[in-house]
Amino acid sequence: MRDAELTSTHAAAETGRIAMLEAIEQRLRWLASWTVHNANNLRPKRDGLKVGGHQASCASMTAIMTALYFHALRPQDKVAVKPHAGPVLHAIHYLLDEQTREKLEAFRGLGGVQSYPSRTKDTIPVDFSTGSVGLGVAVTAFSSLVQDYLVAHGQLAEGDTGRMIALMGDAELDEGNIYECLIEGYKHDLRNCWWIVDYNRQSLDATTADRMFRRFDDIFETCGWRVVTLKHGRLQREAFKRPGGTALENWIENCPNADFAVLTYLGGAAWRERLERDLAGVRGVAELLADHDDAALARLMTNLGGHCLETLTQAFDSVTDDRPTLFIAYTVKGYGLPLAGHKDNHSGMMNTAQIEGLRDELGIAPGEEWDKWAGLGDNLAARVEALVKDSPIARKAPEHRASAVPVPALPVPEGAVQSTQAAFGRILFDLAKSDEPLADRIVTTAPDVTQTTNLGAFVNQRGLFRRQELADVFQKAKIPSAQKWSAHTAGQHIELGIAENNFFLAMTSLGLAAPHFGTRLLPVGTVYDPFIARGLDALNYGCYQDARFLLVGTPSGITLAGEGGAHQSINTPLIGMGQPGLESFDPAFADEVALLMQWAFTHMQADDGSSVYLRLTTRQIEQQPRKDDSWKAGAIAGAYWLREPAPGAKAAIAYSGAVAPEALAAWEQLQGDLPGIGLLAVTSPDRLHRDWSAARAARWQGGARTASHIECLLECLAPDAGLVTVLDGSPAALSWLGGVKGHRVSPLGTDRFGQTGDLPDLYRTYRLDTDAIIDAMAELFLG
Ligand SMILES: Cc1ncc(C[n+]2csc(CCOP(=O)(O)OP(=O)(O)O)c2C)c(N)n1
Ligand SMILES: [Mg+2]
Repeated sequence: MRDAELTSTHAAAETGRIAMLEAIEQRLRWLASWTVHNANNLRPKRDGLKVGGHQASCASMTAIMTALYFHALRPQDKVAVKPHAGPVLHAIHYLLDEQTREKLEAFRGLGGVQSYPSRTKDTIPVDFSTGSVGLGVAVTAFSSLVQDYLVAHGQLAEGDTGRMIALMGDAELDEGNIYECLIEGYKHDLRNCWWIVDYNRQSLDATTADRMFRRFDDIFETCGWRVVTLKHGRLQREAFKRPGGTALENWIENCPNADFAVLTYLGGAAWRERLERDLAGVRGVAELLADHDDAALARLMTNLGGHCLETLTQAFDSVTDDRPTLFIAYTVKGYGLPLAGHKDNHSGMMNTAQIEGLRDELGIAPGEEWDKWAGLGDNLAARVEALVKDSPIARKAPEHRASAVPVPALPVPEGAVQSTQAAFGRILFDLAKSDEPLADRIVTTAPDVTQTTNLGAFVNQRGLFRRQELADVFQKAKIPSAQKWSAHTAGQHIELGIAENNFFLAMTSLGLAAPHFGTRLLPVGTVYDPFIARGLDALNYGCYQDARFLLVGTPSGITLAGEGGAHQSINTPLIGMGQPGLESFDPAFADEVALLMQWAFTHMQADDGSSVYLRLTTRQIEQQPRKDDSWKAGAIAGAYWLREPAPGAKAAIAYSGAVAPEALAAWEQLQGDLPGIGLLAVTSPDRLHRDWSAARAARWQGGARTASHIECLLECLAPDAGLVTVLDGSPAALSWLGGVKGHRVSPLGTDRFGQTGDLPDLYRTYRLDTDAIIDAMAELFLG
């Protein structure tokens, strides 16, 4: 064949392929719309509540997702999907025969397709859960970093690396965590990361500010990203070449977002009227308009880059290197639906007449709404089906089951007087010096608090991770410093800036290394305990998708003394109790820390495990002699008797964490008045409460009612015994103990902001000292 013939054959094949992709786009737009419609209007309703779903947000990105999933995506790539485009993702897997009609019909119902893609609750492959906007975008950057970490550590072949891709709404660009992540990404020489913006210039409430136009390019380019803007589709680009076309292009360029949305909603006649007015007398415009009937004019004016499969596939194909790339794909929210452009379309839904109109327009017969290929005609349907089944995404392997890393016994650091934070650092240091396989899989990280949280010794031993070597300039200059700060590819500490959102997202990505990349990493991250709150949504995000990490909040409480109220954590014990997917502990002694870390490394790897949170302190306290190991099982379960009560004892003190010395002293002083009084070490209010709730639930879940651990512990006290509970944190974390057996309780703890002071002053002022405990006990008995 001659060149010209070859070119035209290729062009015809390309046109055929685009036509098939267009057919897929229509199917996705239809199925997503129908899934939402069915759940809201056809499925029987029992509660009078709106089911919800986002037809306009889905239609906004069906073309983007078609081009991505059925053209650009490779099996090793991973995608975070804009939460409210979840139904499109499910429609894709429905076409791939990986999702059932039943699940689609049960959209937003119990056991059905989740509102927003969920790794743990959906049955299709979901690479990243999404829901809280912004977090699902930024997490892709950290997963890219984790991928690089694994390559550098010889755990992943460069050839097996994928792109970490976020499909995002434009309103997500308002989330601060996006910019925190951009900065961190730049520092770490981020690569293999694509963010694709569905740039419909609408958020939930309204159209978005025009002034931001182009600013995003500047911001991303400054941070080392390539920005590819897909403003116009092929129809528009062709029209711009005609006489009058440049004027039209400029008009679109300068059209305010809100005006564009209004005209889109109103349709062809309104476009015509406006353009005739604004471009009156411009040569060629009248002819250009005359060549389009109203429907064609509406099609032309909304033919933005993000709806043109040719433009999208070419743009994705054009990026062949690993530089991080932002695609800004201009779109219309509600594209191809009667909701298109309306500012209230975020939660808007097509009514019955409208969805039936769409169905007819797409050639789908009534009753064939769930048919995968309805309305395509046999010939096209067969070819489209073949394209779908043949796409690389159809060959995506199931997620990995990484093998377990053996966990050795962790020796207890020596020393009669120790803090839990120092013990934690020492245990990691000993591991770092060992040749235990576990030590090689630990990755530490911290939001700029590595040294003050005792991670330093581990880092000195194992080094910082960087893809490019980084010398410790101070060390080279022979300036004495306790901390080595040099980086290399084998390093095991990921240095992060202060932003706690980044810290939790990094922990999330590290904690998903096993299912994502087949190698289990054991992330250990430290953060000042009060600043957990700063990254709380990102922490919740990590837990929600079952990422596994060890979080260490330290130092904590008013025990931090001199640092004052802004740095003293109060409610973190309640965060630990309230956060699903996170087992939290407030240990007091070094041997408890060793035991719980050992347990944590195992629990983080268990099928039914979770992440773990240790709340630690810098307060040095006298360690307890142990006569045997009998305390250990209780410490893991959440509590054990540090001083066993006499049977039928009238009183007990229950304490958590740093206030152990005060509790012990009070216990000793109360011996005379309350013989047989017990002293309960509560290592985990969280696990105790969870176990208590589960035991009660077993009764109505058909299981046998067995006593919970805390019931067994409190069993031996007299029914009318009094309990004083005490911790350096919200008293509510322990006051519930009174409800277990109906004991009277006097809860001590902090429920006001802290302040500066030394420990005796602060413990006295906030009523955590020995006298306060004795007074609280007296109050129970003397009334
Ligand atoms: C952190 C957070 N805040 C608020 C919401 C509620 N919400 C869901 S989508 C949305 C706006 C989405 O706009 P955009 O990202 O532009 O998506 P579009 O639907 O326009 O594609 C909001 C405010 C949320 N999901 N997460
Ligand atoms: Mg938007």
